[in-house]
Amino acid sequence: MSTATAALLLLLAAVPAVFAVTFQVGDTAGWNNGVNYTTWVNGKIFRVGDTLEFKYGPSHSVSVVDKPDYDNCDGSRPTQSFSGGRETKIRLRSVGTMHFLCPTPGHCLGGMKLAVPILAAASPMHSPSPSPSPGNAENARNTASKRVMSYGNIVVTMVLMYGVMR
Ligand SMILES: *[C@@H]1O[C@H](CO)[C@@H](O)[C@H](O)[C@H]1NC(C)=O
Ligand SMILES: [Cu+2]
Repeated sequence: MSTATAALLLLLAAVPAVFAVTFQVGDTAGWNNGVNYTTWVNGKIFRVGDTLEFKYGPSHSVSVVDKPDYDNCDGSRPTQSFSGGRETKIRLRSVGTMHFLCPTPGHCLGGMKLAVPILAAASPMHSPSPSPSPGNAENARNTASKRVMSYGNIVVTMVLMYGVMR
């Protein structure tokens, strides 16, 4: 395989990673009581291919629910649920809004509910220029820096792979 071919293959393999972001739900507070997840979502751009990482203690769980159950804090019929773990990673797979709540009694009513609007994956050929509201400039910056970091990862990967192949 020529170096040029190898580089092209690597680039193709790396493209999906360029715009993928892992969001830690609630930032350092994690998935917990006392966090306003509506505020946390505000100003962030979520896309297909991104990942939500829930970090939580044993008193909490993560349930994926539909919108009516989200609205009513009804965790009795989740479409998916995760518990016991110290963290749960959920890949965002389709456009739309995903709804989450903590099924521990009282926790959803206390605010442990999360609605995430998911946009289509960014096209690598048409770089996205998200325009978050000015009040959430800091969130936007965090997201932007993570996207820039994944470019860095790709460069490192390509350099390493090149070294292995030659
Ligand atoms: C969370 O913040 C939003 C505004 O970002 C507000 O409308 C809502 O009432 C807050 N929720 C709680 C439980 O305080
Ligand atoms: Cu909880």
